[in-house]
Order: sequence, then structure tokens, then C-alpha cells
Amino acid sequence: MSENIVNSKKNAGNYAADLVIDGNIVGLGTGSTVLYTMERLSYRIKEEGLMIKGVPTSYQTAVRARNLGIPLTTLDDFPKIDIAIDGADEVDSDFNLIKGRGAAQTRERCVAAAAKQFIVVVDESKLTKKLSAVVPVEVIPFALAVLCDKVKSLGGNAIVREGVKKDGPVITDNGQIEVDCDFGEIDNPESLETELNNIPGVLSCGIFTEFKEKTVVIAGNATGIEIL
Ligand code: ABF
Repeated sequence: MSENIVNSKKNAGNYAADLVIDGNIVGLGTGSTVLYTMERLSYRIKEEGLMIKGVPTSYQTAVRARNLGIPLTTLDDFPKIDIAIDGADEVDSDFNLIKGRGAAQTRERCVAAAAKQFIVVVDESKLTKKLSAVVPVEVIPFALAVLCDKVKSLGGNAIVREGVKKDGPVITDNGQIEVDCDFGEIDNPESLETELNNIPGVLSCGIFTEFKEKTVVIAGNATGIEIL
């Protein structure tokens, strides 16, 4: 990762952490940009006595938060939360998102839905006019062929995501598999999201179009941030 991207992620992540106030229940997303948010929250907890609780969107985030001394809670205890801070793979000019490179989009969607405010932290290279990144889809293995068939009928191509060792599929935190679906440029993200999420056996696809009204995008660059 270039130094510019690292600084851009850090600037976005840090800025988002400073939006959190005492008493907040904070959705903690997954990925490298949110890690900067968590490091800054950890600093604020230790140095400023900030009192918060985090709801992690993945096992990886839960482990990182624990190591950073961020107290954790669950949606069982707080079905409504104040703010969720999460990364994205692509953000278009209408605030439609593609998420799921971390295979955590199902829990990320639950946490974003529960939040009053949804803060998306990205480096500015993630901004695009039109979504075109691969769309991750979490599905139960039983419905894999049905999903692949449907993706094909929608003009896409589905590939089961493999682990780094290439010795089997990635197993998500929910015990399911992750399928990367390439549709090229996406003309209508809302309808594609609905089509994919309505396939029986799909837990969640990575297109997020429904949180626009409560979304603030913080796009980091090498020297600062832009709020969109
Ligand atoms: C998660 O992390 C995902 O939904 C998204 O795919 C990814 C962004 O990662 P990073 O911040 O490392 O670029 O939030």
C-alpha cells in the first residue's frame, strides 16, 4: 500500500473517531481504515477518559478492539446504536456502496441498519461515479448453484472466494461462504441489491443502497479529509 493511501486511510479513520462522543454505542466496521478509527478511539479512551462501547462487525474487529482496550457490547444489548463507522470498497456519487472485501457485509449491514448515523470512511481512491467493483455475496453452501445461476442470468460471473492458501473457500464469521460476483459497471445498484438479497440462501450481498439518508462519507486524502 502506498504511503499516500496509508495517510488517506489514517486521516479518514481518525476524523471519524473524533465524531464519537461520551456514552455513544459505536458500530465498529471491518478493515484497515476502521482500524485507524479504533486506534484513535483507544487513545481517546485512555487519554480523555472517553466512555463508549463498541459493537464489532466481525471476529477480526472484536479481537482488535479487545487488544486496543475498547469495551464491547452486542446488538442483543443495544438493538439501536448511536453511530456506526465502517469502510467500503467503492462509493458512488449517490452514496451507493460496495462492501464485503472483508467478508463481513452481513454483520456490517445489521450494524449499519441499527445505527442512527452511518459514517463511511474511505481513502479517496474508493470514490467513483458508477459502481463497478466485484460484488461479494454471502450464501449458504446449499444455495451456491442457485446463486451462480441467478448471477449468470443477471449478466454477471460468480467465483467462490478462496482463502490465501487456496485450499478451500473462505468461511465467514457466520459459517457460510463468500462468492465474488462481477457485473462490470452497475447501472441500477438498488435493483441488483434487491435481486441478490432476495435469492433464497443469500445472507447479504455487498451492495448497500438503503442507508443514504443517515450516511456521511469521509474521504481521506494524503493531507486531510473531505466530508461528502
Ligand atoms: C470492510 O472493509 C468492508 O466492507 C470493505 O470491503 C473493507 C474496506 O477495507 P479497507 O478499509 O481496508 O480498505 O468495511
